[in-house]
Amino acid sequence: MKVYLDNNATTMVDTQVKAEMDPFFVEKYGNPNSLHAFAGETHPSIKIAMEKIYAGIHAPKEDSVVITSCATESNNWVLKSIYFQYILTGRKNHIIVSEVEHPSVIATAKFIESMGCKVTYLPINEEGLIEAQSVRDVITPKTALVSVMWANNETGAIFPVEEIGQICEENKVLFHTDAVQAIGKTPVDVQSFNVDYLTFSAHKFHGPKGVGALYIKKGRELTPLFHGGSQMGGHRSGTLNVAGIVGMGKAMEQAVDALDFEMSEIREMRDDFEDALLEIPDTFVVTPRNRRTPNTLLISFRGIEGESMLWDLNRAGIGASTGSACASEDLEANSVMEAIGADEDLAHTAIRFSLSRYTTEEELEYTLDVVKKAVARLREISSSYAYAPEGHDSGLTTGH
Ligand code: C6P
Repeated sequence: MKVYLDNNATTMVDTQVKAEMDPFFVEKYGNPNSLHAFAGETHPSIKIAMEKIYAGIHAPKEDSVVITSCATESNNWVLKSIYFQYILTGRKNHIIVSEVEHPSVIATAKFIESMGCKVTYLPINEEGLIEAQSVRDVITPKTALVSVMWANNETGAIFPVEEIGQICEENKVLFHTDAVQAIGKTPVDVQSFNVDYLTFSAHKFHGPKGVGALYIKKGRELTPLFHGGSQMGGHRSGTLNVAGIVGMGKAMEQAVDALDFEMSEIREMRDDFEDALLEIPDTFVVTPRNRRTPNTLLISFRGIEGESMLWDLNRAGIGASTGSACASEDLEANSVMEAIGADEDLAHTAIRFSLSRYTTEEELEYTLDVVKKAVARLREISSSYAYAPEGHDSGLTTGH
């Protein structure tokens, strides 16, 4: 059996999405910005796809959604542009990001910090959550931007973006949220709260890789990262990725249609799976499940190195991860587990299971069986588990 439980890293392209993209490689390949009939074959499809993308996040026509190559680009763009517009010019000197943002935010924040910007890294609490109050505590008249993700990619923790948006509005500070892990998992409506910039990426919701987007509220200009032609209203130059945009449009439409299913059926499947895993002794989940996206479970099995567990899972045909795919080669402890102050051993034991609307009960039953066997085998040979004091206190909750 092959089981894919790493949907926070990327998802399978939906077959209907692929079917909609297919004509735009060989049959219809005109550059949509050209003036001939070949362009006429692609242009209308871009327009339809963009309408679906706008509708998916409830963006009004007067706001902008700019297609990028990925969420990493969108996140880089916001922070670097804020640096150019506000920090370099001396109008402001400070930004706020959470300490568990995706590396595309953290590394960019560190980069602009090295160029003279003050950066505050907001802590998470012991449940892996951000408290909105912590933004109020550190925001100053010199703060140019707050960037806090909507949902964390490792734990699925949903952060209080509405309250943070409100605090930003009161303080006249720009607010960006990385909503990569929120689309298709929780309702996203940019008109329902104060948000200036919002990032997302098609391959996290059954669209193609290589297509991301940045929502920009009307009047919030950004200095382009890519200067060149006038594509995307001059916001982002480069020939449009026609098939990618068409694919993202279809994937967005489907993600919105499947939202109820994700929030009920997938949540229930995840919860049952989690309950069964938590019956294994010395097993911990940090973030309460009602504060998480419906598909995500980050779970720690004391005494078992995450990489060893992954090895056993992989041999059994199961794909999961120890956290972010982009940090999985460095064998470092899970960054969220470290941020909540889990002890060094426990921070190395986290495994992320992330479901999708294609995950089945049979797949989860099979995975449960494999995990139980792996835990038994690996704890037998684990020196850290053998010497752990009985009833040791991890300081962590079990996520119920
Ligand atoms: N997270 C994960 O395993 P790209 O690939 O650039 O479209 O997306 C980057 C990105 C940005 N923000 C968040 C919250 C993300 O989860 C990701 C991708 C993957 O968690 C790969 S590191």
